[in-house]
Amino acid sequence: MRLGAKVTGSWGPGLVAAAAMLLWMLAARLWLRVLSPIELLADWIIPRIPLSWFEMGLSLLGGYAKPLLYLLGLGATLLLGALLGVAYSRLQYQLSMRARSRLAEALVVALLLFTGLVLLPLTGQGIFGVASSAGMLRTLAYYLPAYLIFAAVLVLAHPLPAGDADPGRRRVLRCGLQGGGALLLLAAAGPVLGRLLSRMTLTSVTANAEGMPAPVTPVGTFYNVSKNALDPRVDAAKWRLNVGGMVQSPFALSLDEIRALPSIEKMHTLQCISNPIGGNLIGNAEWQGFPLRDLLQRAGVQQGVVDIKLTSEDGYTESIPLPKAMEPGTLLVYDMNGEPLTYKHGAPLRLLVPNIYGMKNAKWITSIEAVAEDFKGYWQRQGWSDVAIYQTMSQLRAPSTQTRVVEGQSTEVGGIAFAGSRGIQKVEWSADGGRSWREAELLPELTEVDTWRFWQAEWSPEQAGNATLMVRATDGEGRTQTDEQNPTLPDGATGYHSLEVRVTAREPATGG
Ligand SMILES: Nc1nc2c(c(=O)[nH]1)N[C@H]1C(S)=C(S)[C@@H](COP(=O)(O)O)O[C@H]1N2
Ligand SMILES: [Mo]
Repeated sequence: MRLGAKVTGSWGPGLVAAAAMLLWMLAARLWLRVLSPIELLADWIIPRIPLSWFEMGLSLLGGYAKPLLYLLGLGATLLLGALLGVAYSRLQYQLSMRARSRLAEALVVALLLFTGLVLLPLTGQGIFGVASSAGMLRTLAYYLPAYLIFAAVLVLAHPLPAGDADPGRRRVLRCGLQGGGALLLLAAAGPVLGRLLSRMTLTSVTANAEGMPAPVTPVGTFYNVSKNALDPRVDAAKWRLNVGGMVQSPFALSLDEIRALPSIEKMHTLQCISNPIGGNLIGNAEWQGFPLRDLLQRAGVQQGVVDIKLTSEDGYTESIPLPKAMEPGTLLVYDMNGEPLTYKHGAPLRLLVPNIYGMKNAKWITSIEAVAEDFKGYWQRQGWSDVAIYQTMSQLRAPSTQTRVVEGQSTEVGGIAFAGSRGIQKVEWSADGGRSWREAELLPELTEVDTWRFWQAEWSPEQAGNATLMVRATDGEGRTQTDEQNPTLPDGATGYHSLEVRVTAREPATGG
Protein backbone atom coordinates (compact mmCIF):
# COMPACT_ATOMS: atom_id res chain seq x y z
CA MET A 1 0.00 0.00 0.00
CA ARG A 2 1.26 3.36 -0.95
CA LEU A 3 0.42 6.48 0.94
CA GLY A 4 -1.39 9.10 -1.12
CA ALA A 5 -0.80 7.25 -4.38
CA LYS A 6 -2.76 9.07 -7.02
CA VAL A 7 -5.25 6.90 -8.82
CA THR A 8 -6.10 9.54 -11.35
CA GLY A 9 -3.46 9.92 -14.03
CA SER A 10 -1.95 13.27 -14.87
CA TRP A 11 -1.87 14.56 -18.42
CA GLY A 12 1.24 16.73 -18.08
CA PRO A 13 3.93 14.09 -18.67
CA GLY A 14 2.20 12.73 -21.78
CA LEU A 15 1.87 16.23 -23.17
CA VAL A 16 5.54 17.01 -22.61
CA ALA A 17 6.53 13.62 -24.03
CA ALA A 18 4.40 14.21 -27.12
CA ALA A 19 5.88 17.69 -27.54
CA ALA A 20 9.41 16.25 -27.40
CA MET A 21 8.45 13.54 -29.89
CA LEU A 22 6.86 16.08 -32.22
CA LEU A 23 9.94 18.21 -32.08
CA TRP A 24 12.00 15.24 -33.25
CA MET A 25 9.44 14.42 -35.94
CA LEU A 26 9.42 17.96 -37.29
CA ALA A 27 13.18 18.40 -37.20
CA ALA A 28 14.00 14.97 -38.60
CA ARG A 29 11.33 15.49 -41.27
CA LEU A 30 13.62 17.99 -42.94
CA TRP A 31 16.83 16.03 -43.07
CA LEU A 32 15.58 12.44 -43.23
CA ARG A 33 12.89 13.49 -45.74
CA VAL A 34 10.39 11.11 -44.19
CA LEU A 35 6.81 12.33 -44.15
CA SER A 36 5.49 13.04 -40.69
CA PRO A 37 2.37 11.12 -39.66
CA ILE A 38 0.47 14.40 -39.73
CA GLU A 39 1.29 14.93 -43.39
CA LEU A 40 0.46 11.30 -44.18
CA LEU A 41 -2.93 11.60 -42.54
CA ALA A 42 -3.63 14.97 -44.14
CA ASP A 43 -2.89 13.45 -47.55
CA TRP A 44 -5.18 10.59 -46.76
CA ILE A 45 -7.99 12.73 -45.39
CA ILE A 46 -8.05 15.69 -47.83
CA PRO A 47 -9.29 13.76 -50.87
CA ARG A 48 -11.89 12.12 -48.64
CA ILE A 49 -13.37 15.35 -47.33
CA PRO A 50 -16.76 15.72 -49.02
CA LEU A 51 -16.60 18.41 -51.67
CA SER A 52 -19.25 20.57 -50.00
CA TRP A 53 -17.33 20.63 -46.70
CA PHE A 54 -14.12 21.31 -48.54
CA GLU A 55 -15.78 24.23 -50.30
CA MET A 56 -17.15 25.56 -47.03
CA GLY A 57 -13.74 25.23 -45.37
CA LEU A 58 -12.06 27.04 -48.23
CA SER A 59 -14.58 29.85 -48.34
CA LEU A 60 -14.42 30.31 -44.57
CA LEU A 61 -10.68 29.96 -44.12
CA GLY A 62 -9.17 30.59 -47.56
CA GLY A 63 -5.39 30.27 -47.52
CA TYR A 64 -5.46 29.48 -43.81
CA ALA A 65 -7.29 26.18 -44.37
CA LYS A 66 -4.11 24.22 -45.03
CA PRO A 67 -1.97 25.51 -42.14
CA LEU A 68 -4.94 25.08 -39.83
CA LEU A 69 -5.32 21.47 -40.87
CA TYR A 70 -1.70 20.82 -39.93
CA LEU A 71 -2.07 22.72 -36.67
CA LEU A 72 -5.06 20.52 -35.96
CA GLY A 73 -2.79 17.52 -36.60
CA LEU A 74 -0.23 18.87 -34.14
CA GLY A 75 -2.97 19.42 -31.58
CA ALA A 76 -4.36 15.94 -32.08
CA THR A 77 -0.91 14.42 -31.59
CA LEU A 78 -0.43 16.33 -28.34
CA LEU A 79 -3.87 15.19 -27.19
CA LEU A 80 -3.14 11.56 -28.05
CA GLY A 81 0.17 11.83 -26.21
CA ALA A 82 -1.56 13.31 -23.20
CA LEU A 83 -4.15 10.50 -23.19
CA LEU A 84 -1.46 7.83 -23.46
CA GLY A 85 0.31 9.64 -20.66
CA VAL A 86 -2.77 9.52 -18.46
CA ALA A 87 -3.10 5.79 -19.05
CA TYR A 88 0.57 5.32 -18.28
CA SER A 89 0.50 7.35 -15.09
CA ARG A 90 -2.46 5.35 -13.82
CA LEU A 91 -0.58 2.13 -14.36
CA GLN A 92 2.89 3.16 -13.30
CA TYR A 93 2.06 3.95 -9.67
CA GLN A 94 1.77 0.28 -8.98
CA LEU A 95 5.01 -0.61 -10.71
CA SER A 96 8.64 -0.81 -9.80
CA MET A 97 11.22 1.05 -11.87
CA ARG A 98 12.01 -2.15 -13.77
CA ALA A 99 8.41 -2.83 -14.59
CA ARG A 100 8.03 0.74 -15.70
CA SER A 101 10.81 0.36 -18.26
CA ARG A 102 9.13 -2.81 -19.46
CA LEU A 103 5.90 -0.91 -19.86
CA ALA A 104 7.69 1.86 -21.73
CA GLU A 105 9.36 -0.69 -23.99
CA ALA A 106 6.02 -2.31 -24.68
CA LEU A 107 4.63 1.11 -25.54
CA VAL A 108 7.43 1.73 -28.06
CA VAL A 109 6.86 -1.67 -29.66
CA ALA A 110 3.09 -1.12 -29.81
CA LEU A 111 3.49 2.32 -31.39
CA LEU A 112 5.97 0.95 -33.93
CA LEU A 113 3.71 -1.95 -34.83
CA PHE A 114 0.74 0.35 -35.21
CA THR A 115 2.76 2.68 -37.42
CA GLY A 116 4.30 -0.08 -39.52
CA LEU A 117 1.23 -2.24 -39.91
CA VAL A 118 -1.65 0.26 -39.89
CA LEU A 119 -0.68 3.89 -40.40
CA LEU A 120 1.93 3.46 -43.14
CA PRO A 121 0.05 0.84 -45.21
CA LEU A 122 -3.20 2.80 -44.85
CA THR A 123 -1.59 5.96 -46.22
CA GLY A 124 0.00 4.18 -49.16
CA GLN A 125 3.54 3.92 -47.78
CA GLY A 126 3.52 0.12 -47.55
CA ILE A 127 4.25 -2.09 -44.56
CA PHE A 128 6.89 -0.30 -42.47
CA GLY A 129 7.26 2.20 -45.28
CA VAL A 130 8.70 -0.17 -47.91
CA ALA A 131 6.69 1.62 -50.60
CA SER A 132 7.58 5.13 -49.45
CA SER A 133 10.08 7.29 -51.28
CA ALA A 134 12.26 7.33 -48.17
CA GLY A 135 12.31 3.53 -47.93
CA MET A 136 12.03 1.27 -44.92
CA LEU A 137 15.36 2.06 -43.25
CA ARG A 138 14.92 5.79 -43.23
CA THR A 139 11.32 5.37 -42.13
CA LEU A 140 12.49 3.32 -39.14
CA ALA A 141 15.29 5.79 -38.45
CA TYR A 142 12.52 8.37 -38.19
CA TYR A 143 9.88 6.58 -36.14
CA LEU A 144 12.01 4.54 -33.74
CA PRO A 145 13.74 7.54 -32.13
CA ALA A 146 10.42 9.38 -32.09
CA TYR A 147 8.75 6.71 -29.99
CA LEU A 148 11.85 6.18 -27.84
CA ILE A 149 11.82 9.88 -27.05
CA PHE A 150 8.13 9.73 -26.22
CA ALA A 151 8.51 6.74 -23.90
CA ALA A 152 11.69 8.02 -22.25
CA VAL A 153 10.26 11.44 -21.50
CA LEU A 154 7.07 9.85 -20.26
CA VAL A 155 8.96 7.70 -17.78
CA LEU A 156 11.30 10.45 -16.67
CA ALA A 157 8.55 13.00 -16.22
CA HIS A 158 6.84 10.86 -13.60
CA PRO A 159 7.76 10.77 -9.94
CA LEU A 160 9.76 7.69 -9.11
CA PRO A 161 8.29 4.79 -7.11
CA ALA A 162 8.09 5.78 -3.49
CA GLY A 163 9.72 2.57 -2.28
CA ASP A 164 12.95 3.19 -4.14
CA ALA A 165 16.04 4.19 -2.30
CA ASP A 166 17.22 7.74 -1.72
CA PRO A 167 14.16 9.64 -2.83
CA GLY A 168 15.77 12.99 -2.10
CA ARG A 169 18.65 12.59 -4.50
CA ARG A 170 16.36 11.13 -7.10
CA ARG A 171 13.96 14.00 -6.82
CA VAL A 172 16.79 16.43 -7.45
CA LEU A 173 17.85 14.33 -10.44
CA ARG A 174 14.31 14.21 -11.76
CA CYS A 175 13.78 17.94 -11.37
CA GLY A 176 17.09 18.57 -13.09
CA LEU A 177 16.17 16.27 -15.94
CA GLN A 178 12.75 17.79 -16.34
CA GLY A 179 13.99 21.36 -16.15
CA GLY A 180 16.89 20.70 -18.50
CA GLY A 181 14.64 18.82 -20.87
CA ALA A 182 12.08 21.60 -20.93
CA LEU A 183 14.79 24.18 -21.62
CA LEU A 184 16.20 22.05 -24.42
CA LEU A 185 12.74 21.61 -25.91
CA LEU A 186 12.08 25.33 -25.86
CA ALA A 187 15.50 26.19 -27.25
CA ALA A 188 15.13 23.71 -30.10
CA ALA A 189 11.50 24.50 -30.91
CA GLY A 190 12.17 28.02 -32.19
CA PRO A 191 14.70 27.20 -34.92
CA VAL A 192 12.85 24.03 -35.94
CA LEU A 193 9.52 25.81 -36.30
CA GLY A 194 11.24 28.70 -38.06
CA ARG A 195 12.81 26.38 -40.62
CA LEU A 196 9.50 24.62 -41.18
CA LEU A 197 7.53 27.82 -41.60
CA SER A 198 10.02 29.24 -44.08
CA ARG A 199 9.70 26.09 -46.18
CA MET A 200 5.92 25.70 -45.97
CA THR A 201 4.07 26.12 -49.22
CA LEU A 202 1.33 28.56 -48.39
CA THR A 203 -0.92 29.71 -51.16
CA SER A 204 -1.97 33.31 -50.98
CA VAL A 205 -4.91 34.26 -53.11
CA THR A 206 -5.64 37.89 -53.69
CA ALA A 207 -8.89 38.46 -55.42
CA ASN A 208 -8.43 41.69 -57.34
CA ALA A 209 -4.75 41.46 -58.05
CA GLU A 210 -3.54 44.91 -59.00
CA GLY A 211 -1.31 46.37 -61.64
CA MET A 212 -0.39 45.11 -65.09
CA PRO A 213 1.79 42.02 -64.59
CA ALA A 214 5.11 41.55 -66.37
CA PRO A 215 4.50 39.56 -69.58
CA VAL A 216 6.85 36.86 -68.27
CA THR A 217 6.38 36.29 -64.55
CA PRO A 218 9.66 36.13 -62.60
CA VAL A 219 10.09 32.79 -60.84
CA GLY A 220 10.14 34.49 -57.46
CA THR A 221 6.64 35.91 -57.89
CA PHE A 222 5.10 33.06 -59.85
CA TYR A 223 2.14 31.74 -57.88
CA ASN A 224 2.59 28.51 -56.00
CA VAL A 225 0.03 25.83 -55.24
CA SER A 226 0.50 22.33 -53.92
CA LYS A 227 -1.34 19.92 -51.71
CA ASN A 228 1.70 19.66 -49.42
CA ALA A 229 2.76 21.48 -46.31
CA LEU A 230 6.37 20.82 -47.26
CA ASP A 231 7.15 20.25 -50.90
CA PRO A 232 9.50 17.45 -51.90
CA ARG A 233 13.14 18.26 -52.52
CA VAL A 234 14.07 15.57 -54.96
CA ASP A 235 17.65 14.30 -55.01
CA ALA A 236 18.35 14.78 -58.72
CA ALA A 237 21.26 12.33 -58.70
CA LYS A 238 19.08 9.47 -57.47
CA TRP A 239 15.90 10.51 -59.30
CA ARG A 240 14.65 8.42 -62.24
CA LEU A 241 11.71 8.92 -64.52
CA ASN A 242 9.97 5.60 -65.09
CA VAL A 243 7.94 5.15 -68.25
CA GLY A 244 5.79 2.04 -68.16
CA GLY A 245 2.35 0.55 -67.79
CA MET A 246 0.73 -0.71 -70.99
CA VAL A 247 3.71 -0.10 -73.26
CA GLN A 248 5.86 -2.40 -75.41
CA SER A 249 9.17 -1.45 -73.82
CA PRO A 250 9.22 0.30 -70.46
CA PHE A 251 12.34 2.27 -69.57
CA ALA A 252 13.78 4.66 -67.00
CA LEU A 253 15.76 7.84 -67.58
CA SER A 254 18.10 9.84 -65.37
CA LEU A 255 18.00 13.62 -65.34
CA ASP A 256 21.18 13.80 -67.43
CA GLU A 257 19.60 11.56 -70.04
CA ILE A 258 16.49 13.71 -70.01
CA ARG A 259 18.45 16.93 -70.43
CA ALA A 260 20.30 15.34 -73.37
CA LEU A 261 17.04 14.78 -75.31
CA PRO A 262 16.23 17.20 -78.13
CA SER A 263 14.47 20.09 -76.41
CA ILE A 264 12.26 23.05 -77.20
CA GLU A 265 11.45 26.31 -75.47
CA LYS A 266 7.90 27.47 -75.05
CA MET A 267 5.99 30.24 -73.35
CA HIS A 268 3.07 28.81 -71.40
CA THR A 269 0.64 30.37 -68.95
CA LEU A 270 -0.52 28.41 -65.91
CA GLN A 271 -3.61 29.11 -63.87
CA CYS A 272 -4.93 27.27 -60.84
CA ILE A 273 -8.49 26.01 -60.95
CA SER A 274 -8.98 27.66 -57.56
CA ASN A 275 -8.17 31.09 -58.92
CA PRO A 276 -11.15 33.26 -58.06
CA ILE A 277 -12.47 35.90 -60.46
CA GLY A 278 -9.87 38.66 -60.42
CA GLY A 279 -7.41 36.49 -58.48
CA ASN A 280 -3.65 36.17 -58.77
CA LEU A 281 -3.14 32.41 -59.11
CA ILE A 282 -1.97 32.83 -62.68
CA GLY A 283 1.45 33.32 -64.21
CA ASN A 284 3.34 33.02 -67.45
CA ALA A 285 6.81 31.64 -67.96
CA GLU A 286 9.24 30.48 -70.59
CA TRP A 287 9.82 26.76 -70.16
CA GLN A 288 12.31 24.32 -71.61
CA GLY A 289 11.64 20.66 -72.14
CA PHE A 290 10.33 18.21 -74.72
CA PRO A 291 7.02 16.70 -75.83
CA LEU A 292 5.68 13.92 -73.61
CA ARG A 293 4.82 12.02 -76.77
CA ASP A 294 8.52 11.56 -77.56
CA LEU A 295 8.74 9.26 -74.54
CA LEU A 296 5.42 7.52 -75.26
CA GLN A 297 6.42 6.80 -78.85
CA ARG A 298 9.74 5.42 -77.69
CA ALA A 299 7.96 3.13 -75.21
CA GLY A 300 5.27 2.09 -77.69
CA VAL A 301 1.78 2.59 -76.28
CA GLN A 302 -0.35 -0.55 -76.55
CA GLN A 303 -3.88 -0.94 -77.87
CA GLY A 304 -6.64 -0.09 -75.42
CA VAL A 305 -4.79 2.62 -73.47
CA VAL A 306 -7.18 5.35 -72.26
CA ASP A 307 -5.17 7.60 -69.97
CA ILE A 308 -1.60 8.52 -69.28
CA LYS A 309 -1.24 8.43 -65.52
CA LEU A 310 1.38 10.50 -63.73
CA THR A 311 2.72 9.81 -60.27
CA SER A 312 4.78 12.32 -58.34
CA GLU A 313 7.28 12.27 -55.53
CA ASP A 314 4.68 13.77 -53.16
CA GLY A 315 2.21 10.96 -53.84
CA TYR A 316 0.15 13.19 -56.11
CA THR A 317 -1.45 11.42 -59.04
CA GLU A 318 -2.97 12.85 -62.18
CA SER A 319 -4.05 11.65 -65.57
CA ILE A 320 -4.65 13.06 -69.00
CA PRO A 321 -6.39 11.29 -71.88
CA LEU A 322 -3.99 9.63 -74.34
CA PRO A 323 -4.85 12.02 -77.22
CA LYS A 324 -4.00 14.98 -74.95
CA ALA A 325 -0.71 13.31 -73.99
CA MET A 326 0.13 12.93 -77.70
CA GLU A 327 -0.40 16.62 -78.53
CA PRO A 328 2.85 18.29 -79.53
CA GLY A 329 2.26 21.07 -76.97
CA THR A 330 2.06 18.70 -73.99
CA LEU A 331 5.52 19.05 -72.52
CA LEU A 332 7.73 17.70 -69.80
CA VAL A 333 9.87 20.61 -68.67
CA TYR A 334 12.97 21.07 -66.50
CA ASP A 335 13.81 24.77 -66.97
CA MET A 336 11.72 27.82 -66.14
CA ASN A 337 12.74 31.26 -67.40
CA GLY A 338 16.18 29.94 -68.29
CA GLU A 339 16.97 28.43 -64.89
CA PRO A 340 16.49 24.88 -63.62
CA LEU A 341 13.04 24.47 -62.06
CA THR A 342 13.01 25.38 -58.41
CA TYR A 343 11.76 22.69 -56.05
CA LYS A 344 8.56 24.62 -55.41
CA HIS A 345 7.74 24.56 -59.09
CA GLY A 346 8.36 20.83 -59.47
CA ALA A 347 12.07 20.10 -59.88
CA PRO A 348 13.42 18.12 -61.53
CA LEU A 349 10.58 17.56 -64.01
CA ARG A 350 7.00 18.74 -64.39
CA LEU A 351 4.22 18.53 -66.93
CA LEU A 352 2.65 21.37 -68.92
CA VAL A 353 -0.68 20.57 -70.54
CA PRO A 354 -2.21 23.02 -73.00
CA ASN A 355 -5.74 24.22 -72.26
CA ILE A 356 -5.99 22.47 -68.89
CA TYR A 357 -5.92 24.00 -65.40
CA GLY A 358 -2.73 23.96 -63.31
CA MET A 359 -4.00 21.01 -61.27
CA LYS A 360 -3.19 18.64 -64.14
CA ASN A 361 0.28 20.10 -64.62
CA ALA A 362 1.92 17.59 -62.30
CA LYS A 363 5.15 18.58 -60.54
CA TRP A 364 7.98 16.31 -59.23
CA ILE A 365 7.01 13.55 -61.68
CA THR A 366 8.53 10.15 -61.00
CA SER A 367 6.49 7.88 -63.19
CA ILE A 368 4.45 7.92 -66.36
CA GLU A 369 2.16 4.98 -67.00
CA ALA A 370 -0.17 4.06 -69.82
CA VAL A 371 -3.39 2.69 -68.30
CA ALA A 372 -6.57 1.17 -69.74
CA GLU A 373 -8.93 3.09 -67.45
CA ASP A 374 -10.17 6.62 -67.02
CA PHE A 375 -7.91 7.16 -64.02
CA LYS A 376 -9.06 9.59 -61.33
CA GLY A 377 -6.28 11.66 -59.83
CA TYR A 378 -5.80 13.20 -56.38
CA TRP A 379 -8.32 16.04 -56.77
CA GLN A 380 -10.66 14.20 -59.12
CA ARG A 381 -11.33 11.64 -56.42
CA GLN A 382 -12.65 14.53 -54.37
CA GLY A 383 -14.88 15.75 -57.15
CA TRP A 384 -12.89 18.40 -58.99
CA SER A 385 -13.26 18.47 -62.76
CA ASP A 386 -11.50 15.67 -64.61
CA VAL A 387 -11.41 17.44 -67.97
CA ALA A 388 -10.46 20.71 -66.22
CA ILE A 389 -10.50 22.81 -69.38
CA TYR A 390 -9.64 26.48 -68.84
CA GLN A 391 -12.69 28.70 -68.59
CA THR A 392 -12.24 31.83 -70.65
CA MET A 393 -11.24 34.57 -68.22
CA SER A 394 -10.39 38.25 -68.22
CA GLN A 395 -9.30 40.66 -65.53
CA LEU A 396 -9.05 44.37 -64.88
CA ARG A 397 -5.63 45.22 -63.48
CA ALA A 398 -5.73 48.97 -64.17
CA PRO A 399 -6.63 51.49 -62.91
CA SER A 400 -5.18 50.52 -59.56
CA THR A 401 -6.64 51.73 -56.28
CA GLN A 402 -3.84 54.32 -56.19
CA THR A 403 -4.80 55.86 -59.51
CA ARG A 404 -6.76 59.11 -59.27
CA VAL A 405 -9.55 58.92 -61.81
CA VAL A 406 -10.87 62.34 -62.76
CA GLU A 407 -13.99 63.26 -64.67
CA GLY A 408 -13.23 64.17 -68.29
CA GLN A 409 -9.57 63.09 -68.04
CA SER A 410 -8.21 60.10 -69.85
CA THR A 411 -7.34 57.10 -67.68
CA GLU A 412 -5.66 53.89 -68.75
CA VAL A 413 -7.82 50.78 -68.31
CA GLY A 414 -6.30 47.39 -68.93
CA GLY A 415 -5.64 43.87 -67.83
CA ILE A 416 -5.19 40.29 -68.90
CA ALA A 417 -7.30 37.70 -70.65
CA PHE A 418 -6.72 33.98 -71.02
CA ALA A 419 -8.44 31.04 -72.66
CA GLY A 420 -5.76 28.34 -72.77
CA SER A 421 -4.93 27.12 -76.26
CA ARG A 422 -8.12 28.61 -77.66
CA GLY A 423 -6.48 32.02 -77.56
CA ILE A 424 -8.20 35.38 -77.21
CA GLN A 425 -10.05 36.95 -80.14
CA LYS A 426 -11.63 39.97 -78.50
CA VAL A 427 -11.82 41.79 -75.17
CA GLU A 428 -14.64 44.18 -74.35
CA TRP A 429 -14.95 46.48 -71.39
CA SER A 430 -17.74 48.42 -69.80
CA ALA A 431 -17.77 51.51 -67.60
CA ASP A 432 -21.42 51.24 -66.63
CA GLY A 433 -21.60 47.86 -64.94
CA GLY A 434 -22.18 45.91 -68.15
CA ARG A 435 -24.97 47.94 -69.75
CA SER A 436 -22.83 48.99 -72.68
CA TRP A 437 -19.61 47.45 -73.99
CA ARG A 438 -16.69 48.77 -76.05
CA GLU A 439 -13.91 46.82 -77.65
CA ALA A 440 -10.46 47.08 -76.07
CA GLU A 441 -7.15 47.09 -77.86
CA LEU A 442 -5.41 43.72 -77.74
CA LEU A 443 -1.65 43.83 -77.30
CA PRO A 444 0.35 41.56 -79.60
CA GLU A 445 0.27 37.87 -78.71
CA LEU A 446 3.29 36.67 -76.75
CA THR A 447 3.13 33.34 -78.59
CA GLU A 448 0.57 31.80 -80.87
CA VAL A 449 -1.22 29.82 -78.20
CA ASP A 450 -1.26 28.95 -74.51
CA THR A 451 -0.31 32.35 -73.14
CA TRP A 452 -2.24 35.15 -71.59
CA ARG A 453 -3.14 38.19 -73.65
CA PHE A 454 -2.85 41.77 -72.48
CA TRP A 455 -5.47 44.38 -73.34
CA GLN A 456 -5.87 48.11 -72.80
CA ALA A 457 -8.23 50.99 -73.42
CA GLU A 458 -8.55 54.72 -72.81
CA TRP A 459 -11.33 55.82 -70.53
CA SER A 460 -12.56 59.38 -70.06
CA PRO A 461 -15.26 59.19 -67.43
CA GLU A 462 -18.10 61.52 -68.28
CA GLN A 463 -19.29 62.16 -64.80
CA ALA A 464 -18.04 62.15 -61.25
CA GLY A 465 -19.24 59.55 -58.77
CA ASN A 466 -18.93 55.78 -58.62
CA ALA A 467 -18.44 53.78 -61.79
CA THR A 468 -18.38 50.01 -62.24
CA LEU A 469 -15.78 48.82 -64.70
CA MET A 470 -16.25 45.36 -66.19
CA VAL A 471 -14.46 43.17 -68.67
CA ARG A 472 -15.29 40.14 -70.78
CA ALA A 473 -13.28 38.16 -73.31
CA THR A 474 -14.12 36.12 -76.38
CA ASP A 475 -11.94 33.10 -77.05
CA GLY A 476 -10.38 32.13 -80.36
CA GLU A 477 -13.36 29.93 -81.14
CA GLY A 478 -15.70 32.90 -80.97
CA ARG A 479 -17.27 32.09 -77.60
CA THR A 480 -17.69 35.00 -75.23
CA GLN A 481 -17.09 34.15 -71.59
CA THR A 482 -20.23 33.53 -69.58
CA ASP A 483 -21.50 36.11 -67.10
CA GLU A 484 -22.92 33.29 -64.99
CA GLN A 485 -21.27 33.41 -61.56
CA ASN A 486 -19.82 30.05 -60.62
CA PRO A 487 -17.41 29.29 -57.80
CA THR A 488 -13.99 27.81 -58.49
CA LEU A 489 -15.25 24.40 -57.48
CA PRO A 490 -15.55 22.05 -59.34
CA ASP A 491 -14.93 23.45 -62.84
CA GLY A 492 -13.12 26.75 -62.29
CA ALA A 493 -14.71 30.14 -61.57
CA THR A 494 -16.86 31.92 -64.15
CA GLY A 495 -18.41 35.36 -64.29
CA TYR A 496 -17.20 38.84 -65.16
CA HIS A 497 -14.54 40.65 -63.21
CA SER A 498 -15.61 44.10 -62.11
CA LEU A 499 -13.99 47.00 -60.34
CA GLU A 500 -15.64 49.85 -58.46
CA VAL A 501 -13.93 53.12 -59.27
CA ARG A 502 -14.43 56.50 -57.65
CA VAL A 503 -14.40 59.26 -60.24
CA THR A 504 -13.59 62.65 -58.75
CA ALA A 505 -15.08 65.83 -60.09
CA ARG A 506 -13.13 67.89 -62.58
CA GLU A 507 -10.81 70.41 -60.93
CA PRO A 508 -12.30 73.85 -61.06
CA ALA A 509 -10.33 76.04 -63.48
CA THR A 510 -7.62 77.81 -61.54
CA GLY A 511 -6.43 81.39 -61.73
CA GLY A 512 -9.73 82.37 -63.46
N1 LIG B 1 2.92 16.66 -57.63
C1 LIG B 1 2.08 17.71 -57.57
N2 LIG B 1 1.86 18.41 -58.68
C2 LIG B 1 1.03 19.48 -58.67
C3 LIG B 1 0.36 19.85 -57.47
C4 LIG B 1 0.62 19.09 -56.31
O1 LIG B 1 0.10 19.34 -55.20
N3 LIG B 1 1.48 18.03 -56.38
N4 LIG B 1 -0.51 20.93 -57.49
C5 LIG B 1 -1.07 21.29 -58.80
C6 LIG B 1 -1.80 22.55 -58.81
S1 LIG B 1 -3.34 22.55 -58.07
C7 LIG B 1 -1.36 23.65 -59.52
S2 LIG B 1 -2.34 25.01 -59.71
C8 LIG B 1 0.00 23.68 -60.11
C9 LIG B 1 0.76 24.87 -59.59
O2 LIG B 1 2.05 24.92 -60.10
P1 LIG B 1 3.06 26.03 -59.57
O3 LIG B 1 3.13 25.94 -58.09
O4 LIG B 1 4.36 25.77 -60.25
O5 LIG B 1 2.48 27.36 -60.00
O6 LIG B 1 0.71 22.50 -59.84
C10 LIG B 1 -0.03 21.31 -59.91
N5 LIG B 1 0.85 20.18 -59.81
MO1 LIG C 1 -4.42 24.32 -58.90
